[in-house]
Amino acid sequence: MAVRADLFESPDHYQLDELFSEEHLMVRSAVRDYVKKEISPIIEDYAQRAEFPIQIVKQLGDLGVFGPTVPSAYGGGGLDYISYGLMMQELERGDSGVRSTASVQGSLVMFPIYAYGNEAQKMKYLPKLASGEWLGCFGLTEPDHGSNPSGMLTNIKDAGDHVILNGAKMWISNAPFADVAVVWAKNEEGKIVGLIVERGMEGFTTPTTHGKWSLRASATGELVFDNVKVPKENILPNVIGLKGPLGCLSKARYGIAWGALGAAMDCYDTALRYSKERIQFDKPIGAFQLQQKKLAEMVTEITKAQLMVWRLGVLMNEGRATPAQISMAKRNSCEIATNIARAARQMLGGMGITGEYSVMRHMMNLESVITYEGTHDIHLLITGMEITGLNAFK
Ligand code: TGC
Ligand code: FAD
Repeated sequence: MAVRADLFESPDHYQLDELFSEEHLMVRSAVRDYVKKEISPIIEDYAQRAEFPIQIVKQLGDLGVFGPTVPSAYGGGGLDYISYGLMMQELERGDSGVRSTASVQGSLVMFPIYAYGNEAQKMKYLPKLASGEWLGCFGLTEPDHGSNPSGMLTNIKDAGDHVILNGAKMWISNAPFADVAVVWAKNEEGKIVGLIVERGMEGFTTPTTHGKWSLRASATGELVFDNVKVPKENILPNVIGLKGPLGCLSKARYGIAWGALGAAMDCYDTALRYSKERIQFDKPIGAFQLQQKKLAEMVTEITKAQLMVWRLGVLMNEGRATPAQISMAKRNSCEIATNIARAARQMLGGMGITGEYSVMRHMMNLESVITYEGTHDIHLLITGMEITGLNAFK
């Protein structure tokens, strides 16, 4: 299939590049170059075939996007949260599924092992995950417990030097290819604990989820545990309760706030370029007021979101960002990206529905991005709870 050359340039309407350090700009440029060279030429084809380009796992490890904020002693990048955000922006500019792979590996698998694991667990898993030698996944959602993970049924029972794990997780990114899974389950007291489950443990299977119209280049699957014997040394010792998985989600949602903005930028850039090239009624369509309105609104929303995620990154670096601030940014970026992708697709007319351009793929991907890591409604209610002090969930 013919795919357009990737000529992407990021919009910078408010001279925001001045807010970034030289290191930030180098990180952004390295990831952008990688996406142009290795992702853009292949991703549409993988998405059309609903196939995960497994070779990117090692490439992403070499690029350093797995666990960029984890200390280098464990194979991480030792970078700050702005660098992490820019990496996610550039990856999702290419495809949300590629960013998903990195979000899950870094924020949902490496982070819990780093933050809640013991030294032996960190040394065993983190370097191999950082390099892309191993791929990880994160099992929280269950068939009957999505927005409300505290109701989970997956459970462990004590059996001496190991526990017996039973239950099922669904909608799990990376599951079909994962070497390890960070799984959240209830112990016999009904308290949520985290375990590291390895592929090959008897009774552990990862069936693939088929038929998705979104994130088609990302592998999604189930985690099924049928009396799996998990050694006690695989239990994460330093956290108990829902705050364990939610703490990981804070890191990943932060990455999505930047990532979805990357998808929005790509749609805007594509629509802007197209509006100058496509002639109708003897004029470029960009000369018509209706199309200019769409473009002007897109760049305004992108600029507002850029300011929001940059400020959030500064608060993350200072250890001051609250879960509600992260929710607001995740929600805002997903909303503006979804709207921009839809408007850009219309601006491309019939060409907008083809894989020759990236916009329809982004538009469909963003339906997952606005749903996972907490739905649009859930993030609104988290903000509502923060500002009113009243809990709409209970
Ligand atoms: P609640 O009683 O509010 O909280 C339980 C405990 O957790 C603490 N907490 C947090 N801690 C760290 N970070 C956060 N963001 C936190 N939010 C809450 C809280 O302080 C409390 O601590 P403690 O010490 O008192 O026990 O819990 P709740 O049961 O009422 O639920 C609240 C709710 C609905 C907001 C939460 O459950 C939620 O966020 N639901 C959405 C579920 C979700 O986001 N699932 C994501 C699954 S993973 C995924 O989608 C990966 S996609 C990856 C990809 O491909 O990119
Ligand atoms: P539900 O919780 O059933 O929600 C259905 C609708 O009800 C939504 O509109 C929701 O907003 C609304 N709703 C629910 N509760 C309320 C309320 N209190 N007030 C108002 N409205 C409400 N999970 C993982 O654990 N790991 C992963 O790697 C992972 N990857 C994913 C990849 C993809 C492609 C997708 C689509 C999902 C993934 N998920 C993953 C699961 C994802 O986090 C859940 O789909 C999401 O949290 C929503 O849960 P649900 O689908 O069960 O929807």
